[in-house]
Amino acid sequence: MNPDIQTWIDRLRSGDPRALARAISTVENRAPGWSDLLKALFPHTGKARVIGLTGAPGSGKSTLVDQLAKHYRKANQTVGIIAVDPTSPYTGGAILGDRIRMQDHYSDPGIYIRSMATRGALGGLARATADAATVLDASGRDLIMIETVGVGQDEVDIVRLADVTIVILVPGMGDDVQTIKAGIMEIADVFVINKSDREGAERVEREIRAMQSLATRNDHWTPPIVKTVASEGVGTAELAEAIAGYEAYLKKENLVLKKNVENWQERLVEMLRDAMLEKARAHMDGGSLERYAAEIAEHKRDPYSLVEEIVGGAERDAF
Ligand SMILES: Nc1nc2c(ncn2[C@@H]2O[C@H](COP(=O)(O)OP(=O)(O)OP(=O)(O)O)[C@@H](O)[C@H]2O)c(=O)[nH]1
Ligand SMILES: [Mg+2]
Repeated sequence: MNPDIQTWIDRLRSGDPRALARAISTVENRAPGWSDLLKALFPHTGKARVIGLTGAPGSGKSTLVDQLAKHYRKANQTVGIIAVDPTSPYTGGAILGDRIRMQDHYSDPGIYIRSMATRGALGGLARATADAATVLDASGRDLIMIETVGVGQDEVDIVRLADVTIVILVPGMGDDVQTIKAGIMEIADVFVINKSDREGAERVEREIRAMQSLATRNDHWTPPIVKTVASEGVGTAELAEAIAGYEAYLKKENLVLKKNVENWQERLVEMLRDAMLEKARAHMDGGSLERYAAEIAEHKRDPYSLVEEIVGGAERDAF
């Protein structure tokens, strides 16, 4: 291995935040050396607990992540936070209170916060987030939290890769269980009803229970429902307990490996798709993709032969 990479990794693993930031940027941007870096880091991963949190915009995800981070810090755990959200307070463009909170964190090297943009390179966000989590894991963080706004498939793909997925609901705001994307309800290992200081928390709870009575999960786990008031720190300890409860269940039922295998199967398909697409693209610049599309639309050529041709070309390149 390149000795520079080794020095870099040594620094990263000793907890140097600058080496960590540089490593995450490198994998996020697919900058030169990204794959050598990830290959070298992989053997050091698999130790961190990865917790995904998703919920509607403004449901209190960042506030909750904040409270959990404090909770785990008290137990001397080191924390890495990835906020996949352009409006996140962690990006610095937020209200004063959030900014003060953010500084709070920065004074504690035991908490590392990183935000990722939801818009950008074609797809790839789930991959970039997963790779950033890999880097944090290799750097020795005990716990990694990933916050995403639960609005689309992208977000589902991101948090699904966590060891424990938390779905955050709030009373009122038309946030009724029925209106939440079905795909998001299904990924919850733990439900949080945040802003329980508001009216309607019981109703949300009843709706979750009703939904749960209709479907059983493959792992036969019934996701607990935790009521929180994140802005006051109410329910944080109970949430941490619920998270630990699911982890203990997975262990007891011997499901840890199975879940990991399932996650890797999904991630591998995604990685292969990305890699193949990149190869195919190498055979045609963006302009020719447009030209091909025009030719197909005008029925000057058929897409089936074209795909065979491009894939064949990529294959020949490999040898
Ligand atoms: N009343 C009440 N307000 C809360 C609670 N938790 C958070 N808030 C407030 O709700 C607002 C949004 O909180 P955030 O933590 O930024 O929510 P978020 O889900 O991260 O928001 P986005 O990242 O923008 O989607 C803030 O003003 C919080 O102070 C709660 O339990 N009760
Ligand atoms: Mg947020």
